[in-house]
Amino acid sequence: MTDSTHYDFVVVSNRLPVDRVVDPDGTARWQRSPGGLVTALEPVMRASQGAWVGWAGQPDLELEPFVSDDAMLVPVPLSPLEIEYYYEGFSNDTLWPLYHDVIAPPSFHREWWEAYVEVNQRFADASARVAAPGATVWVQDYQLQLVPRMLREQRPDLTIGFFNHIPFPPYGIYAQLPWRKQVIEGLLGADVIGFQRVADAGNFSRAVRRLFGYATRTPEIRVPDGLGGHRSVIAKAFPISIDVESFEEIARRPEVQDRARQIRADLGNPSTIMLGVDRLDYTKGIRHRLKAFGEMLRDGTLSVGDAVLVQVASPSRERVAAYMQLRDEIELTVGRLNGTYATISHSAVAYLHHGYPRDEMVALYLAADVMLVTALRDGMNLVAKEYVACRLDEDGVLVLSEFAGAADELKNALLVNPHDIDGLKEAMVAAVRMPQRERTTRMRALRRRVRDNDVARWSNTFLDTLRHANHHSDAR
Ligand code: GDG
Repeated sequence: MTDSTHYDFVVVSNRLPVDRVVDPDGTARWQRSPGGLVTALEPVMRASQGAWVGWAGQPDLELEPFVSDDAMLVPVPLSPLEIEYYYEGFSNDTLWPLYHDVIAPPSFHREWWEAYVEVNQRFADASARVAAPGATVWVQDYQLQLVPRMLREQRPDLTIGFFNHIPFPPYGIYAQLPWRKQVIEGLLGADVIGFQRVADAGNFSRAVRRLFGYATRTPEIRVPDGLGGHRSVIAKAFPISIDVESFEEIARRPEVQDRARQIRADLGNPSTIMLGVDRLDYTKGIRHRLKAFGEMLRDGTLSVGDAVLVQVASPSRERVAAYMQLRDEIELTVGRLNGTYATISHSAVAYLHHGYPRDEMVALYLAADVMLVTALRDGMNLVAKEYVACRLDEDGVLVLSEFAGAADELKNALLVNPHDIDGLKEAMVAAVRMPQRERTTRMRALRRRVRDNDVARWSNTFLDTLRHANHHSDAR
């Protein structure tokens, strides 16, 4: 920290890492949100006494920067219309479906784009104000793709990183975006652009070549600086992970293990508990999973009482039409499955449309014999890694979509194409019937992988690359 208002390390993300909670007596306070990013950056934040720039999660909150834990939090206000246009609109109804292979049709609206530009500028301005000379600024995710360039224009002294948590689509899809050039120009303001998968970094570099013709030599992109020289931008994969130790610590607690046993007993002690944990999102393949499970009940491969599917679908983006429709479809399907196959004493699907505390999630992971991650497209999917991290008993089977970033690392899972319902059913049967020895061998290998690449390694690797990146122009 250079002085009390300027910081050597600044993180910029759409949301601040805290939620505003109001106690029963009416007093409001800030509570740290339990996300992985917060955990990942906590040690870096503490070491550098950094600042975090982001939206506080409620409309029209004009707040002064405040200290929370070891970081200075710098709130960026958003009006209700900006939340609708920039966040629910352009971020979640244009970019999100476009970047996830148009699983749902993206909407393109010019007013949404204008709000996106305006809000990105506000984030860039707020970051420029708090960054010390020569500071490192790390911008997070698809809501803020224009910030790197906006920031560089004001503050060429900064070292700027960007990490994209979601996929970057192939050019044929990306090219649909009416503002495809502006978004890439925005990102190229960074010194290092991080992606989840090697394929995402490749898609990005190809889009740069197609749209701008810049020379690329993996992982480097040479961006002309307008003075006859160029800047080097690194576009590379840095697969994100989880805080393995904190999950292991929870999984070791006797009360959490008791809770896992209780969950099994409450479900009527079935021989197989299958589990899905997702935000209720059309990218997660929840419908495909339900379809496969329903057909297995119909075919008699599984029977109610002997097997149950627990589906936690945590509420998400409830004001976006595609999400309302998805919720209706899923709830109709669950209702049909339970109507057809459940008995008075046993459900086919235990469907839970709530968020749960982390301890309860870990108890569910411990209770689950088979974890179903059937995303149609997913940047990484942390749930897959959390399940593996919790299985200190080296048991349990992970069924994992090859379209989730995690599939690049977790090769010892049962990899599936969720569009292939028969293939998915076969994998689910194989999971249910897998002999103990094979389960242990696979889980051991998976655990090694997740432990070797935990979230601290992710942030350290990214920040090391950023430190070494050459962001100076060189005249030729
Ligand atoms: C994006 C990318 C990428 C869910 N329900 C509850 C709960 N969760 C937690 C999970 C997990 C996290 O939320 C979800 O992370 P995912 O990675 O599965 O998915 P996205 O939210 O779509 O995240 C994704 C990620 O960014 C990181 O880069 O992996 O691909 O889409 O940690 O455990 N946690 C609690 N209660 C719930 O009900 N406590």
